[in-house]
Amino acid sequence: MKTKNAYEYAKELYSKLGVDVDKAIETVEKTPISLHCWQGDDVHGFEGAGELSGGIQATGNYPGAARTPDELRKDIEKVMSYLPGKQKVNLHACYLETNGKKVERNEIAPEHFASWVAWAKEKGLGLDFNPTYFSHPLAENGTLSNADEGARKFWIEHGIASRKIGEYFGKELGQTCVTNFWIPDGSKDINVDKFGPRARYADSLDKIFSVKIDDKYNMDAIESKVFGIGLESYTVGSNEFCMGYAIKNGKMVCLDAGHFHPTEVISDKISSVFLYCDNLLLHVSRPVRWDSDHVVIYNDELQAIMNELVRNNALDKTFIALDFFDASINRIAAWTIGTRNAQKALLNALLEPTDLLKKMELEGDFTSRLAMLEELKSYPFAAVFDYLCEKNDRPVREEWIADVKKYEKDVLSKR
Ligand code: RNT
Ligand code: ZN
Repeated sequence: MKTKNAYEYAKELYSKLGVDVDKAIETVEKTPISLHCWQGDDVHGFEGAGELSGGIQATGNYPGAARTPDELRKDIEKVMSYLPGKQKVNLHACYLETNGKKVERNEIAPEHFASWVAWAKEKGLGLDFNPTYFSHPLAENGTLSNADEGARKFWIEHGIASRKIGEYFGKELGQTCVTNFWIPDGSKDINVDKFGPRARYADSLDKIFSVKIDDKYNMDAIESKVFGIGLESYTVGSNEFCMGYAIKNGKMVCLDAGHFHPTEVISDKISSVFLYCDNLLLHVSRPVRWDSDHVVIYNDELQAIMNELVRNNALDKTFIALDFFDASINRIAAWTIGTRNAQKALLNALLEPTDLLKKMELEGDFTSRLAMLEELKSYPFAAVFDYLCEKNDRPVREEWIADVKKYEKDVLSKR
């Protein structure tokens, strides 16, 4: 093995600190990361939708976006060929397949996702799901908080239909599907009645969740947000709304790294969530000045998120999903960069001698704690990651870039 010497040296160093390196590797291998299908086509989907709405935006026009479900699946397969460990695939309702037939959002059904399921079965993947509450004419004045009862009913039906698709995924694939509710509802300017829309949103969720589905097959999450483009002054599904609803109703919150004020971080929220919730969904993303959904890079916050999951013993209770959509670079590369970074940060977190650090902290030895945390930053975790990639028969370090370039030349550039 080409990575062996460096790996053995790294293992020796970590072992001296009492870290079980093999166990860390094994944990990364079995921790699924849910790949968001929407990085492949700039959140476009297959409904023949026009412009992306809901206050989110994919900027850039790099060639090669997937135009069909088959292209998207091929692209995801390409990405997975560069990733060690386990993946799930995260679908949005607007990625349905209808053979050209117009199917309204409140009429979507398992049959429209049968090809995704057949593919997931073949690849041994789990699937996650998201109702699509944007890029639709009926979403213009809000969705689940809409004051118009007809529109609200339509979106409630969409939510119920989505959870049934989640249940179908869970049953067919033997892995729990997480169905995540995010609605863009809010307003550009100051809302006089901030209570009414939130009360309607809560009531809509109650109606959607009143349809009982076994947790074994499908679990639900609600994702909060601070603002969206054109929706700057008021967001119905704020953090307080979602936390309150989730705790009261035994649902999961979804913490998206881009959905808070610029200096507010989700890593600090994880320990509080687990005091009151059994499970957590993460949307690992990267905000740059706003909720820009940049490709996830290996930065302090990514590391802090993974450290929190490991330090709180929360990996088994957390669903890790990614959420970014960069249309300005090769999309396969974007997915690969972000996912490999999430896995690297997870591995590094697992290689931390947490008990040793906690002991220093409890004893009040903050000098040693800071010194050790800083020394650990230059420990050779990358050698362990290289080894993990090679062990999984996946490219080591930048080896994958040349292959992406070839795929771009042979496949993407012809689209
Ligand atoms: C939007 C939310 C949401 C979406 C996806 C496409 O701000 O982050 O999760 O990105 O549903
Ligand atoms: Zn998100």
